[in-house]
Amino acid sequence: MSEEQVPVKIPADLKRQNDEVESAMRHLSRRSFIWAGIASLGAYGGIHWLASRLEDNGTPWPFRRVLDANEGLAMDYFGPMRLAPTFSKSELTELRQNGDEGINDEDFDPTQWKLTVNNVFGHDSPVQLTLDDIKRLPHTTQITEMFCIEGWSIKVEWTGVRFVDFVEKYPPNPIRGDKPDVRGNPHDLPSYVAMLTPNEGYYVGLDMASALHPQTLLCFEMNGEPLSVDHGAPLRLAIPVKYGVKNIKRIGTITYSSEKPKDYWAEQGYDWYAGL
Ligand SMILES: Nc1nc2c(c(=O)[nH]1)N[C@H]1C(S)=C(S)[C@@H](COP(=O)(O)O)O[C@H]1N2
Ligand SMILES: [Mo]
Repeated sequence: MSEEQVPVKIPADLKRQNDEVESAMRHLSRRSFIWAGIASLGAYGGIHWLASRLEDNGTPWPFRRVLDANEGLAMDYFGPMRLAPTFSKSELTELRQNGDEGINDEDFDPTQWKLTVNNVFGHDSPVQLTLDDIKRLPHTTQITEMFCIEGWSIKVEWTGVRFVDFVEKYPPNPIRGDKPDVRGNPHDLPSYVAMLTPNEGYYVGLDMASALHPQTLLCFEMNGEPLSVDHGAPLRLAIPVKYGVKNIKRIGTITYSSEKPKDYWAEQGYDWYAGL
């Protein structure tokens, strides 16, 4: 009995995607080819993502993705695929207050508040900033949805400054190279950002890619009003690519870090990334 060759049928769509990837890869340097290879193995990468990214942009940096072996997660910097939906004013929902960890001390005086920033490039000691220092950066307003892990969500108009603009103004010491280039070479920055309340009773860890996301804001207003104490006056985070838990209220300290920072809810068993 002769063995019959059964032709393997490759679906036309997959074949087209493969061709796209192959032709795009021919244009890559060896180094970025390796990164592209790693990226294509990433859990949420996928061949189509890779093909479209290659077409969007011939430069190798988008492929220098940070892979976390433990969590099996892949992240990219400034990825246009990850924009959270935005809404119109008519879709705003009523504010809701939730969680007062780290902000329930009665003697807190927002007028005396200062933000401490650790590991800033060119500074041997922590940088202290006032709210006015932060308000001097360009302002952004956006209506996005905040999802609490308890199962509810609210659509809020946030006003503040983009965290990426803050990082450009107060950049971290780079882990490679002699000066930081936040938008040009984000992979040369430390991989994480830690944020803590002034009394350190609540704290979040963020991956740098999510921190630098264009919709991640340091906020001083919700729905056009200055933040109330309950909502984190004078400065809180709005990070719509993450669950509510990461939207820390009353930020007291920001630390750039190469090590994964501790995280209040991750310590209670929730996913450290808490991404949406
Ligand atoms: N300092 C601090 N920030 C916090 C919390 C908290 O307990 N303490 N709770 C988080 C959670 S679980 C949610 S859902 C949002 C709620 O924000 P809101 O009270 O402005 O609606 O804040 C987050 N930020
Ligand atoms: Mo929450």
